Amino acid sequence: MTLKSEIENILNQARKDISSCKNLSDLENLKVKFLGRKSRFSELLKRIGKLSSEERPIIGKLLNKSKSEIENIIEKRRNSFENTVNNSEHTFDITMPGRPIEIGAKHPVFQVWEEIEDIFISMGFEIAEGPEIENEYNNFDALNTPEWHPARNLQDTLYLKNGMLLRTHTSPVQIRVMKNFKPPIKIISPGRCYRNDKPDASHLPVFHQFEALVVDVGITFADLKSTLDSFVKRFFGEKIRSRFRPHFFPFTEPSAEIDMLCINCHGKGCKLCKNSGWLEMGGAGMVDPAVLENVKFDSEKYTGFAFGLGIDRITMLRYGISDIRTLFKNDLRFLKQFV
Ligand code: FA5
Repeated sequence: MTLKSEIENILNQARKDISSCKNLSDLENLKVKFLGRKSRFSELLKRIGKLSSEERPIIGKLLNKSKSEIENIIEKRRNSFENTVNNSEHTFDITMPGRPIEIGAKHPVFQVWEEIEDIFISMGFEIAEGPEIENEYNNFDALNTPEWHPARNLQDTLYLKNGMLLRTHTSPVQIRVMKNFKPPIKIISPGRCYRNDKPDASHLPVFHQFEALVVDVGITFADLKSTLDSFVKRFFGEKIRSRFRPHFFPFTEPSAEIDMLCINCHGKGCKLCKNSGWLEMGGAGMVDPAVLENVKFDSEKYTGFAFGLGIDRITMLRYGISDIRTLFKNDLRFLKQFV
């Protein structure tokens, strides 16, 4: 074998070994093997002096060129190792668990809100919406509560400019629906309400209600009771006790208040239920004929029932929460229970 072909063989071998080597320590070994003091190249360099004067510069040049090529490809390979994670010096354990990403969840009040919607949809109701900024007429007048009516003072209203207010209940949606649709009407309308109420264990100035309204020929108080009863049983289970108590609302006649057994004291009386043993959930009644006439429905032909329940109060009952304020403190330790 000529010297020239021997050098070419070494170079080819070096190219092959370096490109297939697996990690930095193997690469170091190859560097020693091809360029070290005991390498074939070093031996050949030592023999250069014995060559003829014609051969010496040719072989010398070839040796130097090959040596620097090997140095170059070793350097390139080293860079490629340093840029990847797949070598023994820079280990990266792909089986290690990643940093957990916290997953948010719907607020318990909105989980309950959606569950209520599902139950009523399954009973053939539709969902209606109304604005939180409402006019005085829809919130009070059309609901048979003119300005002089003492019932206006029962709800501490937050007034805005130009006869507008923050709706104190979801009942104005009744008016909006009846103005736009003819009977049969069968809707619920969940939403946010505002009152200038001082926060305590069962009151917040911003809270949630849902309204139900059914208007058709031949609707009776029995329909109201059975609808509410079906809802309470579907939502809370067969055991939860509720009661109707005679009451007054200007927009329903007769009217009732709906209570449920206090979750805190189970009827004994405590701070939450103001010693009554019952928690007030909402109001209900047969739509007052005056309200039907206000929206130009024939009150001789049509009758209807309506009720409005507090969604926050229902959430408290569902989860055994004894202070409504904990729902909106945004304490993650509390909210995480509902993920
Ligand atoms: C009303 O708002 C009537 N619109 C309900 C109604 C609708 C009667 C249709 C007849 C026909 P009331 O003011 O009682 O009624 O409020 C109803 C429910 O809303 C209360 O029982 C309670 O569950 C909830 N609620 C009222 N104020 C607050 C408050 N400040 N914080 C939390 N929940 C409240």
